[in-house]
This record gives sequence, C-alpha cells and structure tokens, in this order.
Amino acid sequence: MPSYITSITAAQRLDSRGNPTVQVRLTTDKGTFTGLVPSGASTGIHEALELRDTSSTAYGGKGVKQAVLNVTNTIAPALIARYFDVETQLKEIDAFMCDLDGTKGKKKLGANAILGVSMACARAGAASLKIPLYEHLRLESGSLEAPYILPVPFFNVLNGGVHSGNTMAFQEIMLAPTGAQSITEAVQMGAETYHALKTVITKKFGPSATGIGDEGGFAPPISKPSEALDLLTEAVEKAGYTGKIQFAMDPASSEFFREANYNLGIKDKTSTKLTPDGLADLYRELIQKYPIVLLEDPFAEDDWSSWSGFMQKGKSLERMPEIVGDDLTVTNVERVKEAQEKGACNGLLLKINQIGTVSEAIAAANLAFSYGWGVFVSHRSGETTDDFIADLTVGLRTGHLKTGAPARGERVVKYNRLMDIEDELKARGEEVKYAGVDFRTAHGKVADSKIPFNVYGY
Ligand code: 2PG
Ligand code: MG
Repeated sequence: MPSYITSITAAQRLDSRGNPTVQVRLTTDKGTFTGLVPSGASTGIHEALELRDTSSTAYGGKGVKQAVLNVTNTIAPALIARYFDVETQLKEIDAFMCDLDGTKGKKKLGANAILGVSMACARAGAASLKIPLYEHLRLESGSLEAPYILPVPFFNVLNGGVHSGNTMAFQEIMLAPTGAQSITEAVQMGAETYHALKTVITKKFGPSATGIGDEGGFAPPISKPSEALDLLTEAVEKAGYTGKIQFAMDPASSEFFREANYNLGIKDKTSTKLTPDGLADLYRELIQKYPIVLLEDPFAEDDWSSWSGFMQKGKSLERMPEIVGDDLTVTNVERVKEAQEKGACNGLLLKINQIGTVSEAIAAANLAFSYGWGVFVSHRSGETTDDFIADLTVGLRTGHLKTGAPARGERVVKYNRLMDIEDELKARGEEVKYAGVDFRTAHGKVADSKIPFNVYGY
C-alpha cells in the first residue's frame, strides 16, 4: 500500500555544541517521523551548503531559521502536492528536492533543510514497509547480500584540532577494537579503555587535564601525535586489550594547511611547519611504530599530488593503513570519481550532511564500493541525538563507523542503537557478523583482486 506525506513541519533546535540545527517532522498515514541534522566544524570547502542566518545577530549568526522556513514554505507544499510514495520513492523524493533547489551545492534551500526531510522520509518508508530502517536502507542501496555486518566502532578518545582547546593540531585519535567478537564486546572494550585513558591522563597531567573536546574525547595538554599515541598505548595495555585494539587518526589536515605547507604548531602559535613530504614521512614513521589501521585526511582537500604520492609509496610499505578521504571527497560522487582517477585514497568517509540527501550518500558509497574502497560512516562534531547513521552503516554493510567517544548522549545513542540492532537480529535468529579485522572489506562487494592494497601488517 503506498504511503503519502500529509504534512511536514520544521523547527530550530540545538546541536551538541549548543548551536542551532534543523529538526524536521514528517507525517504520513503511518505516523510522524523525524530527522535531526548534524553539523561539522572542520568543514570541507567542497561540501554542500549548510544554510545559516549569517546576517542575524541571533546565536551569533548561526541560526537556521531560513533553512526551517525553506522546509515549511518551499519543500513541504511542493513535496506534498506530488504524492510521492515514501515506501518506494526515496530516490525520486531526494532528486525532486535537488531540482527544487536547482543549484549544485544546495545553495538555495540549504543541505541542512533538505537532509532533515530526506532522513524523515527514509524513516517513514521503513515504517510503511514495516521493516527496520537498516533493512530499508539496505534495499535502497540495491543490496540483498547477507549476513548483516555490525561495524567496528572507531572511538575518538583524544580530541585536538578545531574540536578542542589543547595545542594538538591533529584532530582525532581513535581506538578500533578490531579484536572483539561483537559490537557489544567492542563497546565494552572501548569504554573500559576510555576510562583507563582517563586514569593515565590524570596521573600524567593532573585531574584538570581530563576535560573533553567536541566529540567526547579527552583533550590533555599535548601537541605531538606521538604523545597521543603513547597515551593510547598505555591505556590499551592498562585495560588489558593490547593486540585487540588498534588505532586510527584523522589529522583533518586541511585545517593546518597554509601556503603549501602543514603547520603542526598552528594552535600554540609556534611555527612547526612541515612540507607535504615531511608530513608524509611523519605519517610513515607513526605507521611503522603504532598499530594504525586507518588514516583520514592526511593531506588537505585540494593537495591532490600529496595524496597520490602517499598512496603510490604505500604500495611498497610493509604496513599501510586504509587511506580515507573526508574533506577530499565530501560524500560526492564527482569528487569520489576524481579521487579514484588520481589514485588518491582507498576509503570514503560517508557523512550524509556533506551531500544533503540520503540517496546521494548511498550513491557515493556504492561508487566507492565499486572501486574496491572501504566506506567509513561518520557523525559530525556538532551532533544530535538522532541515531540514523547507526542504521545506515548496518544497511550498507560498511564494516566500520566513527561516532566519537564512548561517552556523551549524542555519541552513545549511535553505539547503543548498534547494540540494539545486534540484539534484535540475534533474537530474530538471523546470522550476524562483526566486521573485526576485515572491517574494510567486510562488505564483500568486490573481488579481492580489485581491492587497492590491504596491507596492515598486523
Ligand atoms: C571529521 C569530522 C567528524 P567535523 O573531520 O571527520 O569527526 O569533524 O564534523 O568537525 O567536520
Ligand atoms: Mg575528517
């Protein structure tokens, strides 16, 4: 039975940083469904536009009242009048909103306005089909593969960059419990290590150093990435998980790229400039020394030659992590294609608000899979209690996601939802697989021969 939209309302609500964001409520004959939109701080310049009321003084120019009005006055009447069936027409609904906007980067209506509606439509579709959201998203992606894959959760436990007030230029240092047997065990390992890390930090720097950054990770007074990785090594050992938890980093290097160089001293106002080659050497040193299985945005969003050169050299290295594009690829099929042509990376960070509709994000993931890349689902630093991305990662079988520390409501809501999904699938007697060490290729969408090197060396 088709299910039509009968009303769409929107409102300005707060995100986890205390900034306004868009909340959409969409009603069909099956109920009312919501979508709450996240927001980045280290935003890539090629992302779709997040519409803010910059000319108003309210919320320091960060209000989203215009985006809210765009939902209620423009998108709602146009969509309702078209009688789209939410069960089967998510792609058409998303394409219709893109046309209604009419610009390339959703500059007229705002990606934040459009995404809220898209998320709510996906939920309405799932409800109408009487299936869980992850199942609906799996069907939307055109995949019928089994079993369901529960992702390795990458916990961002040390925050730097624009996400914290310490002097570390690198934005995120993460724990990946690849040696767990289930998402539930992985969460336990992550949480126990997070607490062990707090103890390690307290001992080294005192209790005042245990304040946290935007994603719930600690932000002690350190600057060098090796200091961060040493802290993690100690915490993992203390928690008893050596060999079972590996590391990942998102330096978010576009943020400290200045005039063709990378300034690691950007936050303490010293000049610790590295050339792209110097930074590549630093990464290779760290990769040899620590169990780093994923490196995101090692170079700036348009520093293509550094990305390609790093990938080339990586082929002959004994250890090479997954190289993930975030600001580089912005969940946009055009940028993903370009990155593939240039051999720039072998992993895609998937952020639904970078592109602005659920269907376009799925298309970007499918394209990445077709190249043999990994797909790494991600939250934003400004989050909400919406848990949509937990279902997305299971539906797309991406095998890994990052959604912050194992702490703070807007982060744990996603991890908790993943544990709910695991329990639910088991209760239904379905086969469930935890991605574990195979997190990059767990999706099983390509032949091994197509996978652009997969050498962790661990
Ligand atoms: C990133 C993200 C999320 P932001 O760089 O990967 O961790 O940060 O949302 O600030 O862009
Ligand atoms: Mg990033």
